[in-house]
Amino acid sequence: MAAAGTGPVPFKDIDDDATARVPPPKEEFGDLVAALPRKEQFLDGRFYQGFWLPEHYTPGVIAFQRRFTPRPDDMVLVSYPKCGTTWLKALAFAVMTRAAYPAGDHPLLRLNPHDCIPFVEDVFTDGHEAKLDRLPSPRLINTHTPYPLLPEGVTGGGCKVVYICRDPKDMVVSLYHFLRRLQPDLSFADMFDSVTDGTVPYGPMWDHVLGYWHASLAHPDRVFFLKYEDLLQDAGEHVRALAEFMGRPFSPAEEAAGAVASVVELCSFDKMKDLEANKRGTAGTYKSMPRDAFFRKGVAGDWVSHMSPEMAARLDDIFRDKFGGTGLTIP
Ligand code: PAP
Repeated sequence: MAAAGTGPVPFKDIDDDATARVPPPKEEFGDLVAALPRKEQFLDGRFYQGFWLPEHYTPGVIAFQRRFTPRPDDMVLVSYPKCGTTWLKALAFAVMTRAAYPAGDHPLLRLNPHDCIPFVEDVFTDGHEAKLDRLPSPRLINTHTPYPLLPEGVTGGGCKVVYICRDPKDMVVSLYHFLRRLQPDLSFADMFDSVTDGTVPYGPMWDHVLGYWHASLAHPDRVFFLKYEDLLQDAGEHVRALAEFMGRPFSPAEEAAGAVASVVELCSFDKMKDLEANKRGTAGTYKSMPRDAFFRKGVAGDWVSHMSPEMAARLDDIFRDKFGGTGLTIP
C-alpha cells in the first residue's frame, strides 16, 4: 500500500522489520541470467539487452524493469557509475527537503546520501522492494540502469528522471580508485580497456549516456540532463534548474534568504567529506564500500595523473566519434 505524501524521508529511516521481503530474484531469473553472455573481470558482467550489467545486479535490474510501477511524483535519479551519483543524491534530497528540517538538523548531517535515497539495484537484488512502497511520496530513487532497460512505466512518462554524466577519463580514474579499495591489485590498464571496448559495468558508457541524452532532448519536461563538470563550475545555477525541474523552484523569499547557497553548501564536497556519517561505516549491500570511498577528490581533470596523453586521446576520440552529430560534447 502506498504511503501518504509527506516525503521524501530517508530510506534508512523506514522500518526494516515492518517490511516483508520477497524471495531475491536471483532464483526467479536464474535461468535467464545464466543464458546471457558473461565476462569475467573486476566486476563480472552479463550482457543483457545491449549492456554489460554487473552479474550480481542483473536479476535485480530485471526485477526492477519488470515490476516497478512509478508514482506520478516519483523522481528517478540516474547516473553512470562514478559520475556524480552521491552528489546528485545529496542535492536532490536537500532541494526536496529544504523546508522540512530546521537548520542544523538535516538528515544529510547524520546520514550518507546513499542511506537517504535507495539504490534500486541493491533494493531489488536483496528482495527488499516492498520497502519502496512504504516510502512516502514524493519518492526519490536511484539507479545506474541504462535508459532502454528502465521500467516501461518510467520511459512511458510515468514519472520524472534526472541523469548525471561526467568526463569518461575522470570516470575511469574514479572507478579505479573506488574498486581498488576492495581489490588492491586491480589493473588500471584492464579497466581502461574495458571502458574502450564497452564491457565496463553498465557499458558501453557512450550508449548509456546517449540513451539519456536523446530522452532529455525528446522529453525535456521529464528527463533532466546534468554534467558533473557543469555542477562544479556553477552549482547554484544548476541547483536552481534542478529545483525548477523537480517542481520545487526557489521562491524570491528563499533566494533572498540564501536558500540556494545553503543547499550547495550542505552538499559540498568539503562539507560532506568531513561528516562522521561519511567517514565511518559502509554503504551498499553488495561489496559494501567504506563510506569515505565515495568522497575521494571531487574535482575535474584528475585523469592527468593516471593516464598518458595517448590514452586520453584514444578515449576522447572514441567518445567524440560516438557523440558525433548528437550535440553532446565531452568536457
Ligand atoms: P557511485 O556511482 O558509485 O555512487 P559517485 O558518487 O558517482 O559513485 O562517484 C564518486 C565521485 O564523486 C568521486 O569522484 P573522484 O573519485 O573523482 O573524487 C567523489 O569524490 C565525487 N563526489 C562525491 N561527493 C561529491 C560532492 N559532494 N561534490 C563533488 N564531488 C563529489
